[in-house]
Amino acid sequence: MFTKRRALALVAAAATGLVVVTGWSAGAEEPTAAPSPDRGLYRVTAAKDDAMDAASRTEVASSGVDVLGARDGAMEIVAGPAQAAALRSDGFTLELTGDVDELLAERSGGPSTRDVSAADFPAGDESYHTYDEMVAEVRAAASDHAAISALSSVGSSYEGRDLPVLKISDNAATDEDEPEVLFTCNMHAREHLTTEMCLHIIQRFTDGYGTDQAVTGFVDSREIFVVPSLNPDGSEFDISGGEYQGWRKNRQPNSDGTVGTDINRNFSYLWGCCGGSSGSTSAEDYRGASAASTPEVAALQAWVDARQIKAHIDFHTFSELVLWPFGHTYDEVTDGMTQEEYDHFEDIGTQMASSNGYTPDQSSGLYITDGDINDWMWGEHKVLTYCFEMYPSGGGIDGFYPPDEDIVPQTTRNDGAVDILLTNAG
Ligand code: 0X9
Ligand code: CA
Ligand code: CA
Ligand code: CA
Ligand code: ZN
Repeated sequence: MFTKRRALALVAAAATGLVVVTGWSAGAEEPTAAPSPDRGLYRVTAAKDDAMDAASRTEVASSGVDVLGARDGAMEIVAGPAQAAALRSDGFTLELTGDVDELLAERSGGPSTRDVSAADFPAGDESYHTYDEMVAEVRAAASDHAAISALSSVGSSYEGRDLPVLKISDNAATDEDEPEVLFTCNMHAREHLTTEMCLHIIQRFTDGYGTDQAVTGFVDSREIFVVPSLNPDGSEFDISGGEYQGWRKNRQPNSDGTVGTDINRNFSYLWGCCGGSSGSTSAEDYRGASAASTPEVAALQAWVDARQIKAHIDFHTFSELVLWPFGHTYDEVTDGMTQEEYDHFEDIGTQMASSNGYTPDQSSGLYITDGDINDWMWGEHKVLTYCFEMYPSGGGIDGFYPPDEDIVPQTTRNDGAVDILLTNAG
C-alpha cells in the first residue's frame, strides 16, 4: 500500500521517467543474480525524493519484518524474499547488505570454533552473563549487601525460569514511603547488553553505597527495583548451540506451531489498538493471542499493580535513543496525556539524552507500537517511563552483539541518565 505522499512521489518520478529503479514493479526480484537469502539483512530507505518519516517506519515495522534499528533516513531490517519483494512493491528502496545466518555464524566464531554444549556466550564474549550467571550475580549482590537489598521474584517465564527482582534501599526489608523506581532489561532476547545494564545498576548502587555520595543519597531516599531479564527463555535460546540466533520474542508456542510473542506488544493498555503490532504468529512483533497472554507480561503487570512505582526505564538495544510515551499515536496530547505531562516527559527525556549523547523523541517518532511496556506504565499507572535504545547508534544484526569490551563503557555511559531519573522520581 502506498501512503498518499509516497504515491505522489511515485507519480512525480514516473513523470520524469526515473521510475525504472529497483523494486518498483510488484514482486520484483533482486536486481542482482544472487537469490534472496531466507533471512536477508536489508537497509531500507524511502523512494527517491521521499523522506523516511515515522509513518514510513511504521509501515515497514507493521509489515511483519524484523526491525533491527531505525535512525534518521534508514531502517535496518531482516526480511524473507517475499517480505522484501512486498516492501519494494510498496515503494521502499531495499539494499541487501548480508545474509543474517551467515553473519551470525561468523559473529559466533564460525563453524570451526563452535561449541554446541556452550555454557556461556561464544568465545570472546564470555563477560556477558548467561541466565545462570545473572542469577548468581544478583544473589551475590543481595547477600554481600544484605542491609540495603532484598531479593524477590516478579514471577516465572513461560519455561519456568524465575524472574528475579532486586530491591536496593536503606531498610530494604521494610516497604517505606520513598519514591519507587524500576529498571527493566532484556525483554527482547538478543538485546544482551541491556542485561549488563541492569547488572551494572545493581553493582553501582550496592558497591557504591557509603562511599559514593550520590549513590548513597539515592539508596537512602528511594526504593530502587531492578529486573535484569524479562525474557530469560528467549535470551538462553539466543545463545544456545554456541551460536547467536538473532532471536527477539519469548519462547511460548503459538497454536499453529510457530514460537514466540513479542513481549513489547503484549501489554494490556490499548493492546493491538493502532496498527503497531502484528496478529500474525510468525511476525517478530506478534502481539500474542490476548493482552498479557505471555507469562512474563502477566507477571510484571501484576507485580507493578501491587506497587507504587513512580519512574521507570526499560532498556533495549539499539539506536541510542531516549523515548517516551505514547507509542500508539503520533499525537503528543491525547486521552491520558495532557500537554503539561507531555512537556514533562520531553523535559526529563531531553535532559537524560544530553547526559548520554542519545537522541530524544516521543516513541511513536520512531514508529507506532501498541501494547508496549511504556504505554502501559504511563497509561495504567502514570509512571514517568522511558525506553532507552542503547549502543550502538546503527548497524545490522551485529548491532545486537557488540564485543564484551563494550559492556563497561556503554553501561557506565548511562549513569548520569539513571541519576536524572532517580532525582525526578521524587
Ligand atoms: O520495537 C520495540 O519494541 C522497541 N525497539 S526494539 O528495536 N528494541 O525492538 C521500541 C519500542 C518503543 N516504542 C515505540 N517505538 N513506539
Ligand atoms: Ca559469561
Ligand atoms: Ca528505604
Ligand atoms: Ca514503598
Ligand atoms: Zn528491544
